Amino acid sequence: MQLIPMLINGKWVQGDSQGLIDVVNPSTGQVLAQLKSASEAQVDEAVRAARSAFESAQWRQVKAFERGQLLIELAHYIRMHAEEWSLLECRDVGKPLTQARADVEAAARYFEFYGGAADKIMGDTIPIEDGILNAVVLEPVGVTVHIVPWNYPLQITARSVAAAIATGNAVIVKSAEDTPLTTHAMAKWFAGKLPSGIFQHITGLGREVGPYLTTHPDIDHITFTGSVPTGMDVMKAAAQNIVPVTLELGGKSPNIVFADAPMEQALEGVVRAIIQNAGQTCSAGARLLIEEHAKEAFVALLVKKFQTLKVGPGEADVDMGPLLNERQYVKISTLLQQAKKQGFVITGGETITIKGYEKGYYIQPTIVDGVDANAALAQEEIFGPVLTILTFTTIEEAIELANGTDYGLVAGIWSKNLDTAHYVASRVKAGQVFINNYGAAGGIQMPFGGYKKSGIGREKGFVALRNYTQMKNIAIRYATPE
Ligand code: TXE
Repeated sequence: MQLIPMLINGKWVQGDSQGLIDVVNPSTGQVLAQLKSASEAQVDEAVRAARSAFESAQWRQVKAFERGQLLIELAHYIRMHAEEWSLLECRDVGKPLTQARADVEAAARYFEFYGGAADKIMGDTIPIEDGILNAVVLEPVGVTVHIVPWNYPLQITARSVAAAIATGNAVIVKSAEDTPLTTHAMAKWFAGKLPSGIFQHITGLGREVGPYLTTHPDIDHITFTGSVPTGMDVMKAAAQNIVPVTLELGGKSPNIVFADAPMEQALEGVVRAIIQNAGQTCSAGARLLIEEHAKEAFVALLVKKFQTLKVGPGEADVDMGPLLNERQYVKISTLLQQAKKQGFVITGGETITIKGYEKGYYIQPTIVDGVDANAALAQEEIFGPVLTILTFTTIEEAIELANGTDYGLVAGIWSKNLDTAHYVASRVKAGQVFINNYGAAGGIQMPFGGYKKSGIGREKGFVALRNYTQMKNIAIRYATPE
């Protein structure tokens, strides 16, 4: 069985922990590989190595455009090995191959985008008075920690690592215990290209290894994607050392469908927004808010569509793969059993056994209707292919429902009336709003992050570079010649 090593200070090492953690293919239930958790001493060694690499003359001498070229080289490498990396992601996460391929291409684009940006991160000058040149300089923050979840391991690693290396930091990635494979592939590539300590990969159980990293006194920034409770722990840990955090904590995002929506596109958008990656997407469109008098016809089409969706192993490349692991499977299937008993499930709601893949974690794409807007099914992130329907009769009611959760990550608005759409967009509390589409083809360039408990800060786009830079003001007085 393959044991996934960590990359610490340029060396491939196993975690010091006794127990082995299985990396399971959710489509088959088979163990793909194993890993061990890093000890506190190993995490400390990684942070020391990162600090020393960051401060080294060798790294300072790497020019900004050279860092950029290196990232662009990685983008080319990823594209050349796209099929191999897609299979790794497909087997590790269980997602259909087409979706894994899209993730691989997105990762290549992140490295390309931030590689291109590396020598365009410009500071500023501010007019003060004659004889003073005032420069605002953007410097790398130093040692950046990246805690990555299991739903989009490659994309989420790529988006923050690319921005952090482009700006000249030393990065430490902690991959999710369930899904280390593509980060390991990335580590193998970086190992031969960067000075030791600039890219390091730590493995292990998040609740054990995570705090070793987040409480470490010598780190300079934490980027975390995951659940709200763990995000709170990360923030508390970071507070001990006044370390800034970028948190992306998921959502319960609405698709708001008005009666005058372009119905074909809306239908397609609503379905894709909740079944992509089996609903295990931070920006999943988990709530359908539909105008009362359009509901019957739209929901009838929706149910029909859900019933034709094919569920199967990632490699069969059907519409939807399995859930990630037994824990998610038990949690969500139990929730759906209760919803069924209460009469809320209008389609789906059952687990599925697929011949030849009996150990896979499959459930039916599910629609829930009739729940109160304050009920858990309408409020909490389920992180599965479960769409909750709520209805509205006025624009204000639609806005109130859209904003009526603790989250605020994404919102979709579907209406041909652009007055309505723009008005709603201006009132919705969400970091990204899509009008008559949902996701706009991935959006490498678009700032992404949440209002309220969906997080702090923005990833993606040019603005994310600011997460990884310190701002320094330098005022220079010069003498006027006699
Ligand atoms: O999340 P956790 P879990 C949500 C989603 C899902 C729920 C639970 O609703 O059902 O979270 O998933 C690491 N310090 N999201 O338990 O605990 C750990 O290694 C530092 C939404 O996986 O937040 C893991 O990989 N790190 C989300 C990662 O954090 C810690 C994506 C996320 O784990 C840690 C994933 C700690 N104390 C889950 N404890 C999104 N926003 O897309 C764990 N980790």
